[in-house]
Parts: sequence; C-alpha cells; structure tokens
Amino acid sequence: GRVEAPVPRVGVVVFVLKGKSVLLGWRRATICNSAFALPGGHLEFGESFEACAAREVKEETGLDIDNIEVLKVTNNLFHEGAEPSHYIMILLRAVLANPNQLPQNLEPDKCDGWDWYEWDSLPRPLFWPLEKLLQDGFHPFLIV
Ligand code: 8DG
Ligand code: MG
Ligand code: MG
Repeated sequence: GRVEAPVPRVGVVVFVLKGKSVLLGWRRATICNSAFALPGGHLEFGESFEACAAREVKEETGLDIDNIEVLKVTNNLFHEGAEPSHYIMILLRAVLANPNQLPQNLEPDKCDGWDWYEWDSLPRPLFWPLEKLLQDGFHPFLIV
C-alpha cells in the first residue's frame, strides 16, 4: 500500500508536428492503457518544460526536436488504477530537428510503436485528456 500521501505530479507531453501530422504511439501503461498517446513523461527536479520535452521525446522515440513551445496546461485526474493519480499536464509542440529522422520504439514495454497521423483523421481511441482537448477545439497547429 501507499505510505506517503498522494501529491499532484507534472506530466510533460509533446505534439511533434510534421506537415499536417502528429506523432502518436499505442500506449501500454497503468494510466490510460491501450490508447493512442503523445510522447512525454515526468518533469524531473530542476528541469525546464522544454528540456523535459526534448529528453522524453529522445528517450521514447530517438527523435531530436526543435522550436519547442509551451501551448497549454491542463489539470487531469485519473481514477483508473488502484490509487487515483493527479497530473498537471504541460502540453508543448515542436518540430523535428532533422525532418528525415524516423521514430524508433525505444520503450517497447510502454508503447507498441510510433507513427505519424494526420490531424484531420486521428486514430481512436485517444488518451482521454487528448480526446477532451480535441472536443474543446484545441488545435496544436493553429496557435500563434
Ligand atoms: P518517465 O518515467 O519517462 O518520466 O515517465 P513515463 O512513463 O514516460 O510517463 P507517461 O505515463 O508517459 O507520462 C506521465 C504522465 O503524464 C501520464 O502518466 C499522465 C500524464 N499525461 C497526460 N496526458 C498525457 C499524454 O497525452 N501522453 C503522455 N505520455 N502522458 C500524459 O495527462
Ligand atoms: Mg518517458
Ligand atoms: Mg511516456
């Protein structure tokens, strides 16, 4: 069982944009298992959002990203595991530093593989915080 009181944690997730497409992976995890999700992970102590985004994308896909920008913050409560989780989700966007670089599945225990999906025809199911953003009209390409 849990010894310490639960606290909110910070999840940093990235829209890697390429043409009209974004990078999604089929997720394997306790929270939001079996859904298409963005690359991302936990903010480490002392890390900037942009550095965390670049590190997580590199660890999970091998890709190097550039033009990294914060787009939005959401507050997400998950009730699906044995214990509830609370994430402050920092959403960023970025582009490939080298447009010819291909994504690799570097954490196959957490993801079944990465691919590019056109924004206008995203696959389903999506990680629910992402689905909620879409339903709210969020568009990572159009934010100036
Ligand atoms: P780490 O050990 O590499 O730091 O963590 P991770 O295994 O890569 O963590 P993660 O689950 O991929 O991301 C951390 C949390 O961020 C996740 O459990 C819940 C929150 N989160 C959202 N939305 C999204 C999303 O679209 N993608 C990802 N990957 N995480 C998200 O709230
Ligand atoms: Mg990670
Ligand atoms: Mg991750």
